[in-house]
Amino acid sequence: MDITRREFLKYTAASSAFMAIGGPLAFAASKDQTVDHWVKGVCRFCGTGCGVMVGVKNKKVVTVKGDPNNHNAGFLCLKGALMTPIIYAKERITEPLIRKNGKLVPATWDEALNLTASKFKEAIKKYGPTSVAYYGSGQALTEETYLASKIFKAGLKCNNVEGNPRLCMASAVGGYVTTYGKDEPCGSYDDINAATCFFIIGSNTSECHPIIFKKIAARKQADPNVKVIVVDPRKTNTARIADIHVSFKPGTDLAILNAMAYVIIEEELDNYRFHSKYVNFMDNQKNKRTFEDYKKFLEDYTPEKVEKISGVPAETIRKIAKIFAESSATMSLWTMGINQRIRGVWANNLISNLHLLTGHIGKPGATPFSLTGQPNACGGVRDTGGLSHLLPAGRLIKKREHRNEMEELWGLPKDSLNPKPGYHTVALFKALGEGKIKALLILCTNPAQSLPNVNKYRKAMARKDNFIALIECFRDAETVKFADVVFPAAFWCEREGVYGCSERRYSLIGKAIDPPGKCRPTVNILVDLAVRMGVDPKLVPFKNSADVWDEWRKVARPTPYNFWGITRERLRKESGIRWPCPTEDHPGTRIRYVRGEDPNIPKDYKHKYFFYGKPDGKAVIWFRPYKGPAEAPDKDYPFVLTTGRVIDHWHTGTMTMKVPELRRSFPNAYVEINEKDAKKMGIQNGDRVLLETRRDKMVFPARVSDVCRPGLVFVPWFDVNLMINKLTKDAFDPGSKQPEFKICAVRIKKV
Ligand code: MGD
Ligand code: MGD
Ligand code: SF4
Repeated sequence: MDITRREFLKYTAASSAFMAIGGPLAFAASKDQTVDHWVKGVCRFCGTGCGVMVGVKNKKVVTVKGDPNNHNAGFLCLKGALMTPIIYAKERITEPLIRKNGKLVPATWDEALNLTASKFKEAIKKYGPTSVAYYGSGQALTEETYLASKIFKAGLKCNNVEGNPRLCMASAVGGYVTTYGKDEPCGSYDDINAATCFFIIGSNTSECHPIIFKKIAARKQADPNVKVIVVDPRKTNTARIADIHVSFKPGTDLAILNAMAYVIIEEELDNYRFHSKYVNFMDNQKNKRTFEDYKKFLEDYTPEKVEKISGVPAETIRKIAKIFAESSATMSLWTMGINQRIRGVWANNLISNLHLLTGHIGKPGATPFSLTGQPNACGGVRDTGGLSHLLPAGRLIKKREHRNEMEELWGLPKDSLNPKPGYHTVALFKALGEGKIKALLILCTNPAQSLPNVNKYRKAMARKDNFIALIECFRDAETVKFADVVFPAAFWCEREGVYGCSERRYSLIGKAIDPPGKCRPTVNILVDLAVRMGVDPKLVPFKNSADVWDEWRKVARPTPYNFWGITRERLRKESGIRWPCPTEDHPGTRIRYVRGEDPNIPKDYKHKYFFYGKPDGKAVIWFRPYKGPAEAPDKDYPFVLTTGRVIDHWHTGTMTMKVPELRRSFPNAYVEINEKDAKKMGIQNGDRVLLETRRDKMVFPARVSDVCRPGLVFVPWFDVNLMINKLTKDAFDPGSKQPEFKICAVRIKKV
């Protein structure tokens, strides 16, 4: 469908209504725009990673449409298509700023860079390299994250390299690594076209990955036998296309997943030939166990027992387990409802357990598939190793052979990299509050609004004795208030670089226009800063992001991430390529771990499947017990508060709030309350409701509906004026260190 601007605006106005009935919202923008030329790129927003074409006229971006040659086949959702006003927002920062007498004032590049470099050098000299840190983003370019991580780990010998994917994907990474030995999904978006059952758990795909949701809805429309099961305590827009929506007490889905495994075995729907050959069974203490032991472990999770824990009728659990197992190809999709939990890694393992038990893996349509949130959490942070325990391409800081390999690749003396992992995100901001971190560089993220229990960490950022440098685009981002220096960054299509989306697809964002004022590409800012901080210039010999890309290809080449064949030239011509991709004539990989599909497996390998991340080539079915949330409701705080997203806003709102059509559809945050609870408490739509947790309290307007189940309230977190993270809890998963944004206890009162 091609639409004109006028039709497009009409469509925009209808977006909320459309979403309310769970409709897939997607369109291709007008082709009759008059532009001087189109530049190929990737959408700035979600991990779906839609390809875009940026229309340029008189050196300005005038429109954006979908790239017909990328996986999205020319379709975009509203956020993707409405980028233009963000680029030209009046809040753009166009010159470096330095805080003087409490106020940010314009400065030259030399002043801002020299001041920052001197603060980092001073901290390292006085307190050692662990007194400085970098906090980055799954929205920065791959080249930016690779470079920042290299500067800190190789140049400064500091492993305090973190980023917002810790708040987002860390549990998925933990799940993949513990089950398969390697991060990143086995399957790809191609599986959507072949799946006959979609098991969507803890993902509001319709609002958060709209183009993937469109593909799922189209698949279901094409074949009425296709089943959609949605497991979410809220009846979201995603749930509205489901054959079965399973609502449950938040946090109890670990028990539900184990109960599904119990039913699958009880009904003899497991694939014994598959799991006896390709799977190890392991208990929580990492001891090898047998299938019989697993059956015994699952006896605590009969559907009847789990009904008592979760509130889901035993019959419903039996039904969804059977559909999952009996379908010819089941695809699971999940996001933050699973990851943002104190047992997020276990929840990830339990989803994979179901696939490994039934053999729904490695066949078209059959795959566990974690949906990545940010546009470059996979390609940028996960793949290049932009976290405190990682080195590039799945290598680990703790492993001496991995460090030695990187030392050789980076031209460093043997055993010179710091062997101790740095702080994870919550620990890093805690250390900042304790005065242990003296200088912090933040890139492309807004922690003053996005961290859990944020009052605590705002206080940490506000300490007078630390130094915060921020690379940002917009002066109204909340973290600007805490910065001592702000570097103005070239935004999105104002510089070139690569994003890697959920399906291991790397696509290039072409440079369409020059950045405004004195803004510079982040790669150049980082190189300049590194040299002034005293990093050996030989470590950062990069003039632009293409140079960084070539080094990164070399670094990944000896590993299963090998994407040597994804050259810059190829990226310029093609609309995204999926790694592994070892040679320039390789088409990219749609399915991993399967002979004949995955180039990491020799063609003459003796078996069909090879989980090469594990020493014996076998994946793991883990015995993971049910464990509830860190803060369950009680008599003082009887409701569960969950937080999340709405279709038209991105995270802290610094971008989408600048688009009139998006701002209008959700001008402010609200609290979503179940109609039965509202009736009991005399609350009506629009009433002011006080939410109070053990950390803070705040008043929100009420939205009464059937979306939340009774006992649960939901608040979206995009609104800087109603900052729900002042109320959320900073408990985190002991394995992945990902915070439990999805559950805390709250009391509510009409005011
Ligand atoms: P959320 O709204 O955070 O979105 O994408 P999603 O995870 O799909 O939460 C998903 C669901 O988890 C909610 O519907 C909630 O009811 C459910 N949930 C709450 N508690 C539980 C529980 O105990 N168990 C289960 N199974 N589910 C539970 C997030 C993704 O979206 C991310 S991570 C990013 S970074 C992107 N951000 C983003 C955005 O800001 N706006 C829009 N429009 N799209 C986005 N896409 C990406
Ligand atoms: P964003 O709004 O995406 O949120 O949290 P953040 O990353 O803090 O912040 C991006 C920042 O980068 C903005 O300030 C933007 O203006 C700036 N920016 C945009 N483009 C550029 C650029 O090209 N260069 C530079 N230098 N800056 C740029 C996200 C985080 O939030 C995530 S990923 C998750 S999954 C968590 N989800 C979550 C939740 O579900 N509930 C609650 N309550 N809190 C959450 N916080 C987490
Ligand atoms: Fe952009 Fe995600 Fe929408 Fe695609 S689905 S256009 S990547 S926001």
